[in-house]
Amino acid sequence: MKIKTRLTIAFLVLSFAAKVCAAQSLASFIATPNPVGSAVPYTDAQLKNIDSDNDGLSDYDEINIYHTDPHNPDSDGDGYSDGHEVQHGFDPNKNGDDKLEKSIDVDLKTQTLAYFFGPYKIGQFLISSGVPGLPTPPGNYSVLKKIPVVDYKGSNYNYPNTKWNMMFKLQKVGNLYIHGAYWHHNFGHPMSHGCINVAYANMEPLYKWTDVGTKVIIQ
Ligand SMILES: [Ca+2]
Ligand SMILES: [Ca+2]
Ligand SMILES: [Ca+2]
Repeated sequence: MKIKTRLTIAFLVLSFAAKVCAAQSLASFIATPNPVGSAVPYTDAQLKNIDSDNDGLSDYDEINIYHTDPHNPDSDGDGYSDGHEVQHGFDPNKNGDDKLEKSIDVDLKTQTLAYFFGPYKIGQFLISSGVPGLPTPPGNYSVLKKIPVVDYKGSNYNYPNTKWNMMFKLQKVGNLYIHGAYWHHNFGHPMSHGCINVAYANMEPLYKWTDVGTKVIIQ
């Protein structure tokens, strides 16, 4: 009995020590300054705030958008940092002077919008285009004007103070925009009078990223 009791105590002490060690190693993992390659998965939000190689592109953007090396500030070895190249519209993976072009693609069938910087997809989300009686016309357009706030008003609707509006088609009545929409959450289904409705959370970054002249392809 005595030996058994001693063994039990020894077992309890050892298992407690193991738990302390496990907690310590977990803490040291969490404190790891460089997350890429770490055993602890980081959230997208965390990766967006980390720039391991200090080249001006977050680890998230390097891994998920540009497919550059998050540990090498100059992935293509041309003497310009990855962030500098993206900021000035050059391809961070190609040693050359070709400029990347911004474009916005709207797919009416799937009710999605995707936007690209050259071959790199920056974002994608659901939209709401025009309802069957007032469909959004397919075509190749460009952003003609960016207007921070617009009041949309018609015979049977009134949406004042609508944020983040990008005009892409002039019409005799009711110009067409890609714009934020705060009055419904039914994205993925046609809802509008011809414009492209976008949730505010998606529209703000798209609006800030887009330039006047950015191509808009609706099909
Ligand atoms: Ca980086
Ligand atoms: Ca890099
Ligand atoms: Ca480079």
